[in-house]
Amino acid sequence: MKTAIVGLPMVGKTSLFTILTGVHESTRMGTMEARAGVTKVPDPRLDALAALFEPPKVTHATLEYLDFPSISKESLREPSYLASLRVADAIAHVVRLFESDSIPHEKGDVDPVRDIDDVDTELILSDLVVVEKRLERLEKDRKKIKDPALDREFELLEQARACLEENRALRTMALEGEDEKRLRGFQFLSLKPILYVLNLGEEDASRLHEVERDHREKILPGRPGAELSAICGNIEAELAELSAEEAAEYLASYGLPDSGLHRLINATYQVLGLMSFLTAGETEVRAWTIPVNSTAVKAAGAIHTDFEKKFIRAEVVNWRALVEHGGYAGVREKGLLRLEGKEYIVKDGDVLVIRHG
Ligand SMILES: Nc1nc2c(ncn2[C@@H]2O[C@H](COP(=O)(O)OP(=O)(O)O)[C@@H](O)[C@H]2O)c(=O)[nH]1
Ligand SMILES: [Mg+2]
Repeated sequence: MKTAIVGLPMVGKTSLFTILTGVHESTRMGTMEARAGVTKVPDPRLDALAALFEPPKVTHATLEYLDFPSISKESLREPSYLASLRVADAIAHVVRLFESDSIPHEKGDVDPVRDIDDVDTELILSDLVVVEKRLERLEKDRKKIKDPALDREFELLEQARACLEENRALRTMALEGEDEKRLRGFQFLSLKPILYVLNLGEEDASRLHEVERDHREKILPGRPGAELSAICGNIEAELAELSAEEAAEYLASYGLPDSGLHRLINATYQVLGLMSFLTAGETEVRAWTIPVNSTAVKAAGAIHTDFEKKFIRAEVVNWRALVEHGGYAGVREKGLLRLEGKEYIVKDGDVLVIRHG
């Protein structure tokens, strides 16, 4: 799963990408290519399970982030820029809230609501170009060939055009089934789930949660498929250099309960519609990523396709119960280890043991 980090110039995109992935700015200047990096998803549940099982291997779930050059009308016309944005599964739009006299803001002043509206509009306009081109083509084709599939596509794209012309993102259309699939096939930018990342200055760090709540109320209503997360980029950069203990102290000195980076990664999971389940034993403790509402048999398939094909049952226990009762024998004794079938909907934090043929 790839998340594209986009935004105006000098808002902190690359700084954030570096903290997330550990990939440092190389000699990219001038090109329109995005850079990719992988983030280990922090997961305290893995640490607790690893302490219990002491396996030689602990494997975190991962997410891929892409650092994009600044977004603008011009960059959205660059074929290489567009192509890499189209294949992203979600967009993280970094929005600047930090003030700085030495770092100019492209639009003259700091105004997050304006920046969010402007970038949303650019994505919408870019999609509108694609919709109009395709409608033109369809108009010609439908005169030559009678095909109900073409008629349906035409209707659907007319709805999409109406939506975009009202300056609404395609993700607000609430489509289902075939229509949803059809539209997805175009890889429209405004159809992708979006996460607005507010980048605060240190002076606002102690108000981070308040600022996030205020903007959430201002921005999210009427924007289904969107999420918002506030972060203080400079503080996170400092944290990356510290030990866990020092980091906790440093956070506390700003009155912050937790790392903004962890919250950002969780928010990415949320917009992508993902969750994780766990497997734990003497050889490995591991987090696996699946779409929310996945069945046990699908979860088995995430581990190995053979497990999906030859699935018999899953033994399921919540990770906390497993830790508290000191392992499988303990939870089995208490009747906390349940047997579930193929259709069981896996919950966040479930530890699974797949029984297969
Ligand atoms: N004060 C402050 N400066 C920042 C913050 N994040 C990034 N910067 C600075 O803003 C400039 C642009 O950052 P960069 O990450 O390259 O932005 P990009 O153009 O969006 O990729 C650099 O000088 C950064 O040091 C922040 O949270 N606070
Ligand atoms: Mg950059």
